[in-house]
Amino acid sequence: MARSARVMTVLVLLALLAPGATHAAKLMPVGQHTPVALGVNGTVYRYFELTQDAPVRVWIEGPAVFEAILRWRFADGDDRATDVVVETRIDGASAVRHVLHMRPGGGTYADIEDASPGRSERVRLEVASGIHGVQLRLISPEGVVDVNPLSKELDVLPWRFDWRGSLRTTYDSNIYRYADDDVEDFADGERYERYPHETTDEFRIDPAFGVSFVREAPGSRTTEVRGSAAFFLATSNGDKSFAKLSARYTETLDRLVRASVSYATIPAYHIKYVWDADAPSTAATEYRSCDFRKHSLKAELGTAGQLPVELTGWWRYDDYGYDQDFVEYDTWSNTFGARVMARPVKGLRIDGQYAYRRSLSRGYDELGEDRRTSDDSDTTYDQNEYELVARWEAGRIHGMPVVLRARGKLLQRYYLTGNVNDEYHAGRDDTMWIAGARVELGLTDSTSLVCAYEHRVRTSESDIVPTIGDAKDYDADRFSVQFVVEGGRFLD
Ligand SMILES: [Ca+2]
Ligand SMILES: [Ca+2]
Repeated sequence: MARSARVMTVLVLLALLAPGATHAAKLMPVGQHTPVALGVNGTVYRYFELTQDAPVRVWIEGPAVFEAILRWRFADGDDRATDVVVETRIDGASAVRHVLHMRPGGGTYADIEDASPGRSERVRLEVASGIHGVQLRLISPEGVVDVNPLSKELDVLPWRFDWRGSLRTTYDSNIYRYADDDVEDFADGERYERYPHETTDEFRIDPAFGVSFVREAPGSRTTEVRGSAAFFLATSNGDKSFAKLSARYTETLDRLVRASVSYATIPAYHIKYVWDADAPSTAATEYRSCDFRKHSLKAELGTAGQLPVELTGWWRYDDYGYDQDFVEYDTWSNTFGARVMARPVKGLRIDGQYAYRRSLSRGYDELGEDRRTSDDSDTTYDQNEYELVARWEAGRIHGMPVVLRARGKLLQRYYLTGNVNDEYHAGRDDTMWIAGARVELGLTDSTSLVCAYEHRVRTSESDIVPTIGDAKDYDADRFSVQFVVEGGRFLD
């Protein structure tokens, strides 16, 4: 690499790492104030007159820093430094006095003769969140101070508390993910010991609540701690109710990287009644409730700028623990993913993701057995996952913003067991398709309505059991309507 290119690279990296410039916004005084055009080093600024009779009042939205630049107006020929006392008050509360040592300066007035502005002095006040009135008064001596009132960003904002609650109702056409033959058997009342259910479809009520604490240094760093709880409450088949709890810590270096670690758990989840090789061979007990609990740990690292294309890599570890009858299903999996996010045109965001999963199952349940020779299922597999999501801010209906989202996902699962006793898994490949669409309507600034549809299909193929599809293929449709409320405030 040429030396100049190396220097250039270093400069670009330094520019990316440098904290963002603090933005200042000019504030307009309330009521009639004489604007004063004041020239310093060739630039003209607009100031306002502050006298003992006429305090300057401004409205400012916090959290922010109120900063007033003040210059004493020196009559021509007067070059004595002067101590000037000004007073500040926020929302009429107790006043703070500031003594400023004003000295003559090099500036000029555009429209005032016989006088020149002094050097600048500053008064700074931190303003809490919300809209506040700041008043500036001249106490002594008599004369004129020219004031330029500004609102500046804080270097570090106070912690912010955000919350989000939602209530969703979901219809699922095939809650147990049964093959068509099973659904028919259930409907015909056949093999009822397998299907001790009310229905094979389900209406669910899904309440969810999440809170997050965010601390931001504008332009340079954001820290977020988030916790959420989601409940999936089945109205007919109570055994299909479950909860998901999660927590996440995210650190963002604003124009460079975002890193997060998260944990999620499903304390208990019922799959369905599953044939158990170890159950005594009587029809009433051969099928047993198959349940698991799950713990997941995830780490993510990606770019975090406003780049047209963003890259993220992630790793997730999942631990599935099954109940006593099905410990052979206990599974530990590592998933490695890469995501590309692009914004090709304004309002459109496209996410493409590939993930590869290696999953290892116990595959036996008794002393003296091992995975290769047991009489149990071994669900060890490798899996490819491809996902494409498009999100489009589609404009407004009756003033309410509309966001459309479409999603397609393909999973290819290859069971790896070498145990030929396990004819349900040896030589079996599964393919799953998920396609979905969602409409989100912003009702107000803090509420929205989401309607979603999803279709999923699984097909199984096996070298050993050519008819495996009759037992394992399924499809399911899911419709949902969700109401979301969110809010937040600064904790200052
Ligand atoms: Ca077992
Ligand atoms: Ca066994």
